[in-house]
Amino acid sequence: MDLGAITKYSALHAKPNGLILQYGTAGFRTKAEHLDHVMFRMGLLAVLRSKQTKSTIGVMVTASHNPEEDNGVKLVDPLGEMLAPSWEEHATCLANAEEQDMQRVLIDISEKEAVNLQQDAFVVIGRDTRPSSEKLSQSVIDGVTVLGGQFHDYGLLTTPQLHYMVYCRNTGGRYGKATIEGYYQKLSKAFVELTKQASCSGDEYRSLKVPVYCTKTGVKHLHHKAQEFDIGVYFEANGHGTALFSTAVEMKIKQSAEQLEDKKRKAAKMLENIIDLFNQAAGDAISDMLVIEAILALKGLTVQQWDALYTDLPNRQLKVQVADRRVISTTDAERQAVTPPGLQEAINDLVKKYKLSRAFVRPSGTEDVVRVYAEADSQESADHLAHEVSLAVFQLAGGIGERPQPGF
Ligand code: 16G
Repeated sequence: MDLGAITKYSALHAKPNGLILQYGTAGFRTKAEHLDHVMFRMGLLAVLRSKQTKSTIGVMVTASHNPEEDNGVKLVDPLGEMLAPSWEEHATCLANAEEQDMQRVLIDISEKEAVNLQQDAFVVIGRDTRPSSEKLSQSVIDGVTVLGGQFHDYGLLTTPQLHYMVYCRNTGGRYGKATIEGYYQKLSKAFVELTKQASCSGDEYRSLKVPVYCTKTGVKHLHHKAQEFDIGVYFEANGHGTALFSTAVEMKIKQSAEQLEDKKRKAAKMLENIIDLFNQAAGDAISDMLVIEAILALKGLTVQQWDALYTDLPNRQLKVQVADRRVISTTDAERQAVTPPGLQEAINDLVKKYKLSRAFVRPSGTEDVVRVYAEADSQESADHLAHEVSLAVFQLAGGIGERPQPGF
């Protein structure tokens, strides 16, 4: 470690005094103007993680659905997964170290994680279309190079595409080619082959007795749960999700695709293409859309018919501003509030007033707000319940600014 160079470059990406940020659900997110030092330091951390795992690590510069003036950064682990929890803690420590302590924290992490500093490091970088992203990704590159890491900057990329690149690079190309063309070719080949195959006729919808689990919000929690199964399907109401297939299942399907029995062989081939069409590194809207499109084509269903298969219960989601959202802690996959005292009891009392109702509150992992979700038998009731729960949050969890108003 060239400590002199690190100090010199770090001063060019100086941390605003007293600014404290947390590695949240999907990395760091806040106003872009506060993120320069975080980007530089995540470049440093990505190098350490790469040396430790002897693998390529990804760094994505994006704040996804947040407002345009925000930005963010997250690290992608070797198999295209979200960063391991112990390294999230290192990321938070490193991002929050005051300038004079930064080197010590960096050395502490290397020692704690037994990083061999002689090992080579490789980092791939992607960014979204926000005006601030290009400059911020340059700060990541500064961090990578000052620690002697090699890098490839993909430039504009979707987050799932970067996850895919990392996965491909660390599996010797077995998962696909780590280029943007490779990504599109893999998906389009699987899609075309799949939609050319004849539908398995006589298929009716069967009620499958599959085990269902809830986790905390966030792809990282869902993904790890889904990995426990032969085939794990995960999704969030906001559209995130994918399907994961264990190696054993993939092998079995591959073997069946070589079988002589025609029907089985065709079905197995179809499954092989479905597996290729899913981005198993992380949920991916482009890949999910193509999977749905292919299934609808094979089943001869229209989008409208698909939509009619399922009706959402009337629901409402609201945001509440509080002084410190960490006063709300939860349990039971974020369905029960443990603190502040009295909040869960207040929610329980409100929920009793409505039919087919439930309501949850949790601190957002990406914005400085508390999220309120309510469901009931009619839209009007869901709206009322959400409003009443918002008021309870405002009163019991230190609301700031204007009191939540009814009406949407
Ligand atoms: C991020 C997460 C998503 C989660 C959302 C919740 C990834 C790739 N995305 O977008 O899974 O649903 O945050 O945000 O991890 P919230 O806590 O602000 O509602």
